Amino acid sequence: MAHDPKKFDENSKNEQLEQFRSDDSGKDLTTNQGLKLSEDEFSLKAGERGPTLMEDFHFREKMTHFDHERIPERVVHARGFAAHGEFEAYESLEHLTKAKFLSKKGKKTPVFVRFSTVAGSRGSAETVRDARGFSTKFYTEEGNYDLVGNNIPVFFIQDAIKFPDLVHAIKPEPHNEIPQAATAHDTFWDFVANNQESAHMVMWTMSDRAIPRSLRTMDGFGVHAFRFVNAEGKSHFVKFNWKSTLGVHSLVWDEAQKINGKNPDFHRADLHEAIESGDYPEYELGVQIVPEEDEHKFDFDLLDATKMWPQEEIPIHIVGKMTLNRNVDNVFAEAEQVAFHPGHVVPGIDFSNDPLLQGRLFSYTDTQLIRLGGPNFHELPINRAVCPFHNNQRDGYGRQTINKGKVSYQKSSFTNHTPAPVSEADGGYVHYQEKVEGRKVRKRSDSFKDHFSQATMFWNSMSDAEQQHIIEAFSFELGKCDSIDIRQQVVDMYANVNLKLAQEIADNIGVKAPETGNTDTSKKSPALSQENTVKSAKTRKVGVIVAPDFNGKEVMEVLDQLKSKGLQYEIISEKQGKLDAGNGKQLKIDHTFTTADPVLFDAIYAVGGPDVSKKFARNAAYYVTEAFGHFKPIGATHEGKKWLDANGYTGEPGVVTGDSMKGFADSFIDAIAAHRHWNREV
Ligand code: HDE
Repeated sequence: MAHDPKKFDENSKNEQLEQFRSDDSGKDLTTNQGLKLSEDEFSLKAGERGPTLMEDFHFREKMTHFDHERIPERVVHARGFAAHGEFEAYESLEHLTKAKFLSKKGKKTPVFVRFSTVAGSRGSAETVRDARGFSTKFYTEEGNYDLVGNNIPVFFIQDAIKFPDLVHAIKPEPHNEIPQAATAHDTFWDFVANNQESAHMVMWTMSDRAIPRSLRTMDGFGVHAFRFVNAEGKSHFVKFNWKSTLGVHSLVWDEAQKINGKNPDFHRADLHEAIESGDYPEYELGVQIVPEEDEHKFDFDLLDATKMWPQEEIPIHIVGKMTLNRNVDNVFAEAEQVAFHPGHVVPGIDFSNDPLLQGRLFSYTDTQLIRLGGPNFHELPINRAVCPFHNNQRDGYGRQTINKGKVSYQKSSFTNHTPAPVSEADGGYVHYQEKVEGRKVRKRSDSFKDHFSQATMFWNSMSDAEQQHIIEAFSFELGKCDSIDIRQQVVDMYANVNLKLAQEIADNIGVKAPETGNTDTSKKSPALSQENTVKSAKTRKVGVIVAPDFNGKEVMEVLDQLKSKGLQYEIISEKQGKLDAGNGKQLKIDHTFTTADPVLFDAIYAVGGPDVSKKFARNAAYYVTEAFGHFKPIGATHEGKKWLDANGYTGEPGVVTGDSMKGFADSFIDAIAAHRHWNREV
């Protein structure tokens, strides 16, 4: 499948990558120079027990390559995972933007998406409390467009010059490199207390949004105001939103921490498995549009990245859908070597003067130079544009292109002044001609000074359970700070967001409760609550506990129902192997009690069997108790009901029992769609 650069469709990137793929299995072993080798287990020695010889080029090549296998990890977002897919436009946005990938209903563009945590290093666990990176590379016919976003719509700081300080404060403390991938330590909260513009983003990171159930159940945001520019040169401000079609769903904190031990790869495994089994993750693209003339109509500054655009005020218009439908072949070559940059734009998309965005426009290329070892990273297969690219840039480490001819400068009569710039009408990128004037100052606009109103709006918009989780998250994080002074400063700061919030945290962490706060907004954005998200049981994973001689006929009926409604299940028992499921069928046991854990499932279905040992019963009771404590749906039929009764769980919200298999399956699936049952006494 050779890539034809003149042809463009959703397969263009895959076809281009094909020429770089290599399948080594079944082939002769050679050196990198192509020399066939006769031996690969013994180095060349002077005598069987003698020293290894310098002339052993095979040993030297193999070892040298190995010695140089690692590249620097990303300074932030080091831990990431990625997948390929396609974006389909639902309609033409030509009235707003020239961008061709948005120009026609039904138009498809190949994409590559990398999800990441922010703070942890490359080997860190995945269900930590953190923002998630959500970066999309659109391989368009006009060049690569990168939408480098997060799963939280605002950011900690307003000006890029503070980014190194923020990251130094979040990362493990330098004197002992503790803690890994966590903000629960002095330096982060010291930064927060001394940089109160972080108040809003910290509300999000203390909320359930920062512990997603899956990379498939979170939204994405471009964060900054960008510009759309149409063919007439008219500009609109735009914010980009990705909306998961499965809704936004989270873990609970105790569960998240346990998963980090039981399966530190939980999120990547979930994404990989979903794609392998055809449950393709989907995210709709939504845009919020503000005409230039309305720039100053809001009670926040559009250029301030610590502010979101409440969708009740500025509606989200859904314009397309991204489907992730192909796993990477090689994580290093694709997920690790991919280089995103908010400055990779196409005609019709431009920047705003958001000072955070302006700084990012410098940082991303700069960081690739060290991470990917020089200026030719655009030639790496995953980064290559699918459209042709030509200029007079030459040489550098790892250069692959063989540029022909003697001319590598403009202007030259030898090449008739080519490669030559093209007019705007022919697709040449022209920056939006915004009029700017002002004095050179190191200052921030007064319109950026309200740090608390939207943090309060976020708090006001949460359900009771979500508010409780925020209080618990603050109490955990601040409770881990050694400095009582820092704890007090943060609590005093959050009295400006909500007095009850600050007082309850204070009470939990042993500092003085503030008596007055400074909150005067009752504004809400109901869309911010996860209670109002899409609820679906599709792709949820149920852990099914069965014992020998279980009622195979009836239970298989339930399992078939789960499958037919798009759920997944895995079978857990004392030993691996197979169990007789009646009617001549056998049920494969996927896990023992120890190779799985209740935290790895969305719901538990307890079936049991007529004759289980005490140990079996204790293990099953542990599964049920953990699931109950994490507010998960629990279903029980047959002997499995015993483990509910024994714990007093029968009849509690989200706990489903039944004798008719059909009725049971329906109610259990409904309980699973609700995700969690907060109104449970735990
Ligand atoms: Fe980044 N950020 N960032 N960032 N960021 C990087 O680039 C930076 C910011 C985001 O999967 C780095 O290639 C500065 C906001 C994602 O490869 C680096 C500032 C948002 C990723 C960098 C920000 C992001 C990065 C590190 C403040 C959400 C992972 C490695 C002005 C809109 C991309 C790299 C991937 C990565 C700089 C703030 C998202 C150092 C200076 C706001 C998703 O260039």
